[in-house]
Amino acid sequence: MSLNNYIDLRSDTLTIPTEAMRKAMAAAVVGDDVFEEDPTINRLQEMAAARMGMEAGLFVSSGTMGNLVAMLTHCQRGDEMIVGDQAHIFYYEAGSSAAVGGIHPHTILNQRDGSLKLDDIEMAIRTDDEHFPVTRMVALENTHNRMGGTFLTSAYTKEVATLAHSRGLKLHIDGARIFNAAVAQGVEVCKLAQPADSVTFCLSKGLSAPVGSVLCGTKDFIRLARRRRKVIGGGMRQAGILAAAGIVALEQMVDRLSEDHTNAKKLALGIAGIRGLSVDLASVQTNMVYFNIDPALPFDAIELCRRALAGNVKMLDTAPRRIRAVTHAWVSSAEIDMAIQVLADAVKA
Ligand code: TLP
Repeated sequence: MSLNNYIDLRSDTLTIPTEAMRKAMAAAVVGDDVFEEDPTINRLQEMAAARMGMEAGLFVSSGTMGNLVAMLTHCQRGDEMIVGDQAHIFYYEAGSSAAVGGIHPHTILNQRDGSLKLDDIEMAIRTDDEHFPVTRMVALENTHNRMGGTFLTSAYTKEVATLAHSRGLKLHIDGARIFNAAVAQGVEVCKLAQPADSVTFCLSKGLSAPVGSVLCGTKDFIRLARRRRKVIGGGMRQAGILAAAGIVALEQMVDRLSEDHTNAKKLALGIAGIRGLSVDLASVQTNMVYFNIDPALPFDAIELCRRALAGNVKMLDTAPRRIRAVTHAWVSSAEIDMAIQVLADAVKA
């Protein structure tokens, strides 16, 4: 099912709410959530926490807000957090940790699978010296967007948590697409989230809800996080209208993510077969396909995206010769075949 007559592969954020979501939104029982009296939000938060294997949840407007509230809750101004140099938190959130929280990001190299080396984390932790900021937090990302939608395992997450906790640090997971990570590995999502102190996951990406993310953690953490959310203007009122769609997302949209993963693999193989384009097939583990344009070809990523658009396929240029395509509920297997053909023609044109 295409979006406005386009095969829109720019992001899974382009998904629109399903009919079941629209019905649930219209019928939602609501109240003032700043008074904690919105039954639909309360239900979503309980469901989310249960799925993540955590005590409590907090509905926030976006993944960016969930990550920021987590950073503001774990850290004080002048504190430091260890984060991958390709992490969404570092790369795509408008510098929010520093801009709003006075939190110093200490970047270390992201590995090709999206992980951070334990040794690199260990080396980045500051000693007790008045010259240094105080290290408070480590952030992981699962799945990892800029590394290709790669997933982290529960065993790896536990290792990072053990290291962080042994040094008195908190572990936060930007789990915008943590359900993709769980479905791809065939594990319960709580196995991926539970080792951490907090996790943000998004309802408005592959799960197709129109708005919202949930930050989860202990009851004490979420009590403090509510205050931080209020500081940045995120205390919403009858937002149960939005949460209602989130409940449908959790109930109906998780298992089907495997279809998006199958489509991404098919797209990656198709692209790999086009002369002049290359894909690291090992990184195609969930719903993202990043591919590169051979430097010998006389056009760049912007031009190839422009040509594809003429064939009604939308993709995102993420570097001069690199393009991202993301599969989701509004792109069918047949449309993946069409997109491959459009790309092949666009390269030849
Ligand atoms: N990512 C968006 C863009 O910002 C790049 C996308 O299209 O992929 N964490 C991760 C890993 C994300 O990929 C995103 C969104 C977020 C957080 C932020 O979520 P929102 O957009 O809800 O603030």
